[in-house]
Amino acid sequence: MHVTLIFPGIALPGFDSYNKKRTVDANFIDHGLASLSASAKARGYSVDLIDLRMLRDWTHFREEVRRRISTTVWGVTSWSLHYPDVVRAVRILKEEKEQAVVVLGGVHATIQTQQVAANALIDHIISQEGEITFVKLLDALADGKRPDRILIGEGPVLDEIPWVDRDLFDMTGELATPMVPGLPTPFVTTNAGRGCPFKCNFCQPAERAVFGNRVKMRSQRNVVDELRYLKDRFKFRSWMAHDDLFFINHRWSREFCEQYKGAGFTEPFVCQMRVDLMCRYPDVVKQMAESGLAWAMIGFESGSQRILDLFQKETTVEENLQAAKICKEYGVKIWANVMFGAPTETPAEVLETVRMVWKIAPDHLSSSYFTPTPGSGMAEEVEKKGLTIVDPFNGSCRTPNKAKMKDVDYEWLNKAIELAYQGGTEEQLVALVRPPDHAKERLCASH
Ligand code: B12
Ligand code: SF4
Repeated sequence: MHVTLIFPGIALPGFDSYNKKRTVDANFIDHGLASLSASAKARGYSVDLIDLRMLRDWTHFREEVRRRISTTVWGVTSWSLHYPDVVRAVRILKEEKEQAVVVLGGVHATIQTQQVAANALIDHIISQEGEITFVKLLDALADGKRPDRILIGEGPVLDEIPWVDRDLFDMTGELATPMVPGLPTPFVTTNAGRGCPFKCNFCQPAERAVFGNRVKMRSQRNVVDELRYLKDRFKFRSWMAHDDLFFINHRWSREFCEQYKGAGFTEPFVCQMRVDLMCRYPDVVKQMAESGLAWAMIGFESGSQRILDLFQKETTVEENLQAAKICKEYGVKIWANVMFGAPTETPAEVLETVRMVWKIAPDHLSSSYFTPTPGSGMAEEVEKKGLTIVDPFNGSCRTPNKAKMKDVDYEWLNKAIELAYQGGTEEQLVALVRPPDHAKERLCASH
């Protein structure tokens, strides 16, 4: 039985962007689909991919569907951002192939199961992790059985599933697109684990909905062995652990560093980290730096303690500054994620964030507007209060280029963000808060 997987990721980069735009969303492989593919192939099914980013337009997609005469099952992934394109793809698919069995999985299918179930063109929905249940579904279909329409994915033990299938996607895009500036290419991504125990409400509970409450890590040996395979195959010169948090358990990280170095690797890598863990275990940051950690991508988010608490970040402004110092001490470059325009954020709080950014002096600043991401607690709250002005799909991108929330003065916010990037003086900051702004007690009044 032949399976075609569909990666609908054109929401940000657009059609014909793969290997043409040098952005990560245009070029990264999708580990969810690549993992499903590995499991299906291990069971003996043949699998191929339609990556919308490689196509010219929807007519091209229709042609690609039409020419796949041997495909029985079509597996589609879904982030909320991609869902409108998923709906369109599935419609075209069913217009071309009435008998096609369409299976939907991924974050959106998990957090909005009822919404996607309302689409009668989708034959099966698998929520949560897909590897085991997708293969069971294929087995059942191959046996001529009719399994339930909605299935809950069984979580695999990560060392027991095959490494993600690097033949599914054309790897040339990712190899040429390092996550951070200056990292040498070829570049690859891998995931060392799944899940996050923290509760930041601009993000959770979406992750927990997919991966459950427990964090699962692959063994260090399994990750290092995969890196060795990737080294042999792609000759990578830098890599990224694109886990939510690569440094999540200090014992795991210490042992990983030992094994990474022990295997003779010196290649620099980048990963996401939390300031509280970095402050608690500066020695682990040091050991990671000595092993190759070149960049830490850190969610500092705000220079206001009230906003950090509002986000349930469970970190402090003090820890933000301390973690930055630790990075500087050990020569780890800082990619600072900072969010502006949170509900109820005052101009004074915005300025605290600008001051914090100046103190941190990151090597790369990545600012975003607070965005109600589907599946997050904050999204639910602001939607209930009628504060959201973005649609829950395409609008869930955090890039600071489109207004997201009612009552937020984005024009003013942009001036503050500009100062965060450019640097400046306290006088410039104070000048930003002019009398009419003083009059507004809050940027967003309706908390
Ligand atoms: C790495 C990452 C990125 C990378 C690379 C993405 C990529 N293509 O792989 C980059 C930096 C580009 C990125 C960007 C963005 N990201 Co991101 N990202 C992640 C992250 C941390 C890991 C993704 C991953 O590899 N997961 C591991 C794989 C194995 O899990 P998985 O994909 O969910 O797949 C499993 C199941 O879902 C299921 N499954 C998936 N597909 C299918 C299909 C079928 C048929 C079946 C049966 C099952 C199935 O089975 C898989 C295996 O178990 C996730 C959080 C997370 N931990 O997943 C956020 C996450 C997916 N990102 C998110 C967001 C919001 C974004 C951005 C919009 C942020 C922004 N800029 O505003 C952009 C969108 C860019 C785009 N692609 O268009 C949200 C999505 C929320 C939502 N409701 O959709 C997440 C969940 C984080 C969060 N909670 O906020 N991201
Ligand atoms: S923002 Fe990061 S640390 Fe917080 S819950 Fe999400 S993945 Fe975990």
